[in-house]
Amino acid sequence: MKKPVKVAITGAAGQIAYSLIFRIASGSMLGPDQPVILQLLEVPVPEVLEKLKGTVMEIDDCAFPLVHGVEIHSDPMAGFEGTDYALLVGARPRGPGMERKDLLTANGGIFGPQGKALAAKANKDVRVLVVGNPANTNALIAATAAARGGLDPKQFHAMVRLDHNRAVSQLATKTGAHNTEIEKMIVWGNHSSTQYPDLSHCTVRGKPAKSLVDQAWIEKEFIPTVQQRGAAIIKARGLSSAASAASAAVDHMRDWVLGTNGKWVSMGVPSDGSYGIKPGVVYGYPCICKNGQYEIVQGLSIDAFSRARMDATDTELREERAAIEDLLKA
Ligand code: NAX
Repeated sequence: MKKPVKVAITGAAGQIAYSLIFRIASGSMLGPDQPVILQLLEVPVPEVLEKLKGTVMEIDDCAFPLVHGVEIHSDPMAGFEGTDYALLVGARPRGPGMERKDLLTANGGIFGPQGKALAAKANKDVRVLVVGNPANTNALIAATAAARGGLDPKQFHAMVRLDHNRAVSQLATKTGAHNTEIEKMIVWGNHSSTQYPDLSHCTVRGKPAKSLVDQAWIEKEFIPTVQQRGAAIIKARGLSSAASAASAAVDHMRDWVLGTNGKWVSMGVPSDGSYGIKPGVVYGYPCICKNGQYEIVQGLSIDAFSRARMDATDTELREERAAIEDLLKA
């Protein structure tokens, strides 16, 4: 039996975590032979911590073979002690009348200290996935704070995998293929309505996707449906995506840690100049993972249609960055 690893989850009493925790505990994320110690973090509010105790009672009641400990924390300095994998799900939601800048700043107050605590307390090889919105900029804030404590910004990713999975599913339905027959899907940029799901390099059963669907469908249905899927779920369910978000987080971390066997997945990673996206934002790119490391897929041709959309989502990320620039220096 392998040595247990520590997995921290913030927002542990929230709805995504209610699905995520049980998937991790059952071995879906790190494999059926990897024991885990769960570090569950929440805000120091008695009712919230009480609710989290209920979730822990249910974890106990599952008698999971892989679970070797469950901790509850409300201080990141204690909660990230020895953490190997962190899923930062808890975030400040947009309140009534709250401007975008206020939302970004409020989240900076959460993700800056969490980045600092991860650098101070977590395993030096920790891998961090930011799910809480605005995920890309929250990841930038956490990575910047953690870099001052010695971690590499490449250890911090933002989740665009839900968008990637939604895009795969839409294309599979349209072409009558199975999800597993879709390859080389890309979601570029921000996890927001400016994201760009790109079929330019995508294949369906080995054939170019663009030979199977027409441009009008791509522009009028595929791209808007994927971009607006979160809002459509809220309209139908009365609540935002939770189980699908948890499933995407499991997919992202599993692929990062265990590898993608040459397959492409979309990951929000620090921009490094690839495809003309200057350093300074966390941007959705096509990635391949091997031996616990990711690499941005290089050498893809970018046509004018894609260029315009990739730049538009980059512009939005630079605007988000400008709104919290002072927090990056703090
Ligand atoms: P919930 O409101 O159900 O739960 C969030 C939990 O986070 C709450 O229990 C809250 O007390 C906790 N929290 C807040 N600040 C915290 C802190 N500093 N430390 C620890 N816990 C803290 O939201 P849920 O539906 O679970 O969604 C969580 C986040 O995921 C939201 O920001 C949401 O917008 C985001 N999403 C991101 C997605 C993505 O693809 N990147 C998709 C799904 C989701 O919309």
